[in-house]
Amino acid sequence: MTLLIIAVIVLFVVAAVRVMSIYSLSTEIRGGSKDDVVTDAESRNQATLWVLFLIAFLGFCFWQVVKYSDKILPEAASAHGPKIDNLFNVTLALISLVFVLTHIVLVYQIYKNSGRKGRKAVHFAHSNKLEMIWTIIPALALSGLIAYGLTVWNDVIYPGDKDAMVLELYSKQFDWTARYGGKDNQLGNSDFRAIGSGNDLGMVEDMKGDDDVIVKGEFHLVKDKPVLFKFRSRDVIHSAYMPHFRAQMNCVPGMETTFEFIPTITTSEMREKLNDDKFNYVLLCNKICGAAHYNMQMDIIVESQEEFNTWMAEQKTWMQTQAVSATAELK
Ligand SMILES: [Cu+2]
Repeated sequence: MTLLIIAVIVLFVVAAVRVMSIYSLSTEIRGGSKDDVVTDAESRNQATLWVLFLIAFLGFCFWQVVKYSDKILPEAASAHGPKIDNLFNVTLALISLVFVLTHIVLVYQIYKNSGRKGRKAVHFAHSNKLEMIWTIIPALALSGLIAYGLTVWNDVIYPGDKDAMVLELYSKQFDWTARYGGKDNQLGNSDFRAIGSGNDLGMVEDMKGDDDVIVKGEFHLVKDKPVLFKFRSRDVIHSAYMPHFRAQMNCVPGMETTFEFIPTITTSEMREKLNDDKFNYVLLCNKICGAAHYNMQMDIIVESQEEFNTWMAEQKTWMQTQAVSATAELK
């Protein structure tokens, strides 16, 4: 249906153009007025049309912002989140202001300088004053934005809380695996050569790894407790994206990247705020990493320490899963 409407509009425009050229040809044959001379009235009409277009265009832009405002992310659910949101809002306000002002100036010039009989255009090749204005003002504005952005980045990137819970997010085509450090809060070593059936992460023999807890599908975090993420990738670059916490970090094969944040709103509190009892925080992959990229997703549950402890008590440690597979083999 949409395609049909677009086709009708295109055909209508094509037909209109043909009719106009036939009309101008026939006037010329009849010896009428020359078509390429623009009269004052025509010029004023064009200028008025531009003003109407400007009003409609700016109105449409702002209408969209209001209309789709429910599609933007809800309130940030991490301690550093408001800083990122503030940076975003300041940048958006600044570019919106420039956007509106430049369009108004553009159309004002069209209107003010529309053709009048006897008026002559002024030609000048160079103006130092103008060059200064449009170099210095954007340079100052952009330097300010960059300085502000760097300050926020420094605040956000590594707070270095000593009691942060360590959590590894392991990415591969095409899923995520989460690994907790367990009781000692330390991840056991791993080696890609150890990857095999029943050992997706390539865990090697290491005391630190015995109590590690490996989960898929969803992982849990504790409200108000810092969590230090360590990211790894098996194959290509993936990107761990947790939009509700305003967090994103690349997962790069062959190296470990980190990000730390403090969740501040539990899943059930957020469900209440949004009036949506199906809402879940998510971890997504934000690099187009292959055919099933869209499928790389994990739910994130933020809860109280007690709820977290209950959930964690139900999980098997690496040692326990190994014992189970060893007995299975014996049978
Ligand atoms: Cu991916």
